[in-house]
Amino acid sequence: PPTISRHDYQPFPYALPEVALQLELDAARTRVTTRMSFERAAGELVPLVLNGQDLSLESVAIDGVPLGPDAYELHDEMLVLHPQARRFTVEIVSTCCPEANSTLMGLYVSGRHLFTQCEAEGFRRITWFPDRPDVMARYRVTLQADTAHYPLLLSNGNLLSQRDLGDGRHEAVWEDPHPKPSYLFAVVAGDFACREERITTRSGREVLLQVYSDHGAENRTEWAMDCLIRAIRWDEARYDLELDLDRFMIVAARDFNMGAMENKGLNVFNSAYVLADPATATDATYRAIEAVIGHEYFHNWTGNRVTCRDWFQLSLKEGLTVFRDQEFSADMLAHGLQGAAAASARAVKRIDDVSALRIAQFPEDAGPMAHPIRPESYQEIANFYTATIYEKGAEVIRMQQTLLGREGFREGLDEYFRRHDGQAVTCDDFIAAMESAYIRRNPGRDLQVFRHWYSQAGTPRVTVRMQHDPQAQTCTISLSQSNPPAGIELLQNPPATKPPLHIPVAIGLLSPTGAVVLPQGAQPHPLGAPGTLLLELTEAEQSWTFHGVAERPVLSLLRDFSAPVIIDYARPDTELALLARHDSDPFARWEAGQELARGLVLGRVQAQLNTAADLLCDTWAALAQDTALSPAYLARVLTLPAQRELIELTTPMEPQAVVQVHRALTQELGGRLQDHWVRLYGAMADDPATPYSPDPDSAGRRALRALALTYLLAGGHPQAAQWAMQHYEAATNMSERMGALNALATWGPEEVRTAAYQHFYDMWQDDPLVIDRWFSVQAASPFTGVGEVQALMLHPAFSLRNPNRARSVIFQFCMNNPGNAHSAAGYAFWADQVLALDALNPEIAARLARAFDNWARYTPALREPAREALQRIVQHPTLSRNVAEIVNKSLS
Ligand code: DPP
Ligand code: ZN
Repeated sequence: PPTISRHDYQPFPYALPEVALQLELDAARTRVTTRMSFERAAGELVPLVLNGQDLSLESVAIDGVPLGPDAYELHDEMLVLHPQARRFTVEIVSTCCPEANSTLMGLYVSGRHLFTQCEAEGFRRITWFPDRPDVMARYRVTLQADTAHYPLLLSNGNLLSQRDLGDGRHEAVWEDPHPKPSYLFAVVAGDFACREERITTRSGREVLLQVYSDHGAENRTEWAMDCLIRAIRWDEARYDLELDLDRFMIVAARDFNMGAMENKGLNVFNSAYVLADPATATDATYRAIEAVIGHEYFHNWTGNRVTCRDWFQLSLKEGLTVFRDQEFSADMLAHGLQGAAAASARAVKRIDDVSALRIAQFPEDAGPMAHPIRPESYQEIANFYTATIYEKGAEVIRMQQTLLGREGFREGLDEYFRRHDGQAVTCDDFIAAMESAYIRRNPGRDLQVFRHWYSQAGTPRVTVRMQHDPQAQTCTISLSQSNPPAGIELLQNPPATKPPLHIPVAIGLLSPTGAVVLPQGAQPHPLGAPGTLLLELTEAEQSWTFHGVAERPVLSLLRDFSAPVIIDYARPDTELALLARHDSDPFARWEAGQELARGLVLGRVQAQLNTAADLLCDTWAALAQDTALSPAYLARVLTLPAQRELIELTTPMEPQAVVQVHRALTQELGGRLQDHWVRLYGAMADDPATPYSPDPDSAGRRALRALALTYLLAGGHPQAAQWAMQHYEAATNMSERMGALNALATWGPEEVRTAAYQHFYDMWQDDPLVIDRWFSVQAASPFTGVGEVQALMLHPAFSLRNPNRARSVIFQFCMNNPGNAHSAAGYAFWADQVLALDALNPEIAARLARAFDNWARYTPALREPAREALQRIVQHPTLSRNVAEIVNKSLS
């Protein structure tokens, strides 16, 4: 497949102010009439190239004159016209087949409804069009369909009219007043239940909010509506950004490739991120819904009002919008709290986000798909909806806030909207707006060095050295950075040169007893925990000397994870234990405990030493009794780093050994800290008289209780299996129920495990989202090998066509069951499933194709079977562009 390069960008030669679409909706064959008014302001008349995919062309006319077949060129995915005037109207009639569309891009069928998904390049599956984000047009959309089957016809913007067509069909006309790129177009047709609210925005406009779901699910959309209203209020309060529509709709779809889609005024959501009630959704689901509803809503400004010039700029909207949703979630967790309690509540969100970054993005940045947050090239843009674009992109935005301060960041964002509202722009435009605010606050400095974050792949490493002079009472901290070529940079000739980055490193100094030490004259950073100093590393190596530091300090490093880097700092474990107990920064405090555990696991895996866990046990025991810690925070503190995170840190990668050591250490902690687990298990029990609420305190208590149960099972407490079954049976909400089921799936005796699975299925068999949980928990269980996962796929409830279901079984096994997936049989299973999925849904197949990206670093016994599996995929005669790009990069 051809490679598309960022440097080849050319503006589209024609403006397209107006589009009128008419869709005669039908699941078997939908006819689309597209009328586009093109204009060329200056320059010669050049061919007009339109994109199209899987369409049948019926007719083309220019200014009302039908074109004969020799007046245009019809290619596989391109239609070329030869205009003869500066202004002209093109009218195209074509058809597409929603029912046969298993890609879930373009117009497709889900359940009994019709949905569209156009980002990134799905609109070309609906009609011939300049399907690129820098072509922004006003849309008028006429929808016609069978009235009984599709009583509701939705599109972007405002409903202009509705009428009965008299032949059993009806029509709705929508107009979107905001010019938009085609990727934000949406149509939904079907029969839905609707929850409505009217609210008044800050400037006093009344807006209608609607959440549509399948009939019967309307009692599960209350939380989604609540999240939407909170998101609207938050964006008004924090960024002065107001909803610019009279009507904002969310529709839940069962079959959806992604989490959700921010189509202007008509968001389409994976039902997993809309539907929640206490009986079917966990605390984590409630929070995930809040994050995704917020995310899509925030796109209305960061993405829709200001959009991307081309797809290389994807992080312009995604990194920024993930940062916004992270801040929204953190503010919701900290709501009503002050000071250290608020900081600790926000840290819980930060911990979860950083853990996710380390599990998904760090490995990506260390593998064959490594790319800068603004990629230089791609073959298939759908492959670049990555953890790097999203999560590392959000970190790069967060660093800008750290460097500018909250107010400065706000000034920069205001400037961005002042300059670019209504435009399709680049990451350079964003940083230029931020820089204007930075320069105002820091005369003589700029963000030139910072810009390299947009062009470099790889996770930088920052090496720390510290010297203390007791006589002079000085402490000198030296930081050096390195970021060797990664991924695609390795293939460049000449090799990529990578200048230093601008890295904000937030640190703190602790006395040997754990007290805050503030050096003479040092200015603490306003965004940080007490005593936080911000070191701005902009060169390969720099030093800072602090005065008035009498005793050798203990360094608290990378507070609040101030940059997406790896810190190298050799120090005794006793320092980590001290930080874990005393650091005033709750993120760094958690991190110190994790570092202690990482060292222990890696020492046991790599040196095959049975290093004693005494210090970890003592530290955890102290923390488990610290009543100042919130249950949610404590649950994170007492959790070992994830197996996936640890596997990535071994050289060569030793998945089996990590799983074994991780399990053995969990058992050891379960046994040695048994009294603490028993106490926490009892103390964290829900009061059965209190109705369920997903608030952070209740959710934290449930998380900590489930964790205690897991350790009790792992540690072999004689009553643990019985408690787990009671916990499962007595559960009054899905969070408790899943807490017990997960513990059983990971550690439970076989009879108890299987009894619980059976009971769960009998109870929830008619609820697809809950059955996804049932599949997931089994697919990720260490007791589920290749044979068992294949048996799960034979279950009548399994389907490869529904992405949630495919994810709940195949992805869970390949990605979250390392002890079983990392084997010759596991890789062979994976290759089979990549190929099977590729025939249906290339986007989903390409995601699965990335499960073993970093195979070249595996231990030799696993490297060969992984390569064989990859080669089998690559040699398949009909690979999609999506999968081909992934596997070719993986093998290169
Ligand atoms: N729907 C996806 C998201 O919101 C792509 N824009 O991130
Ligand atoms: Zn997004």
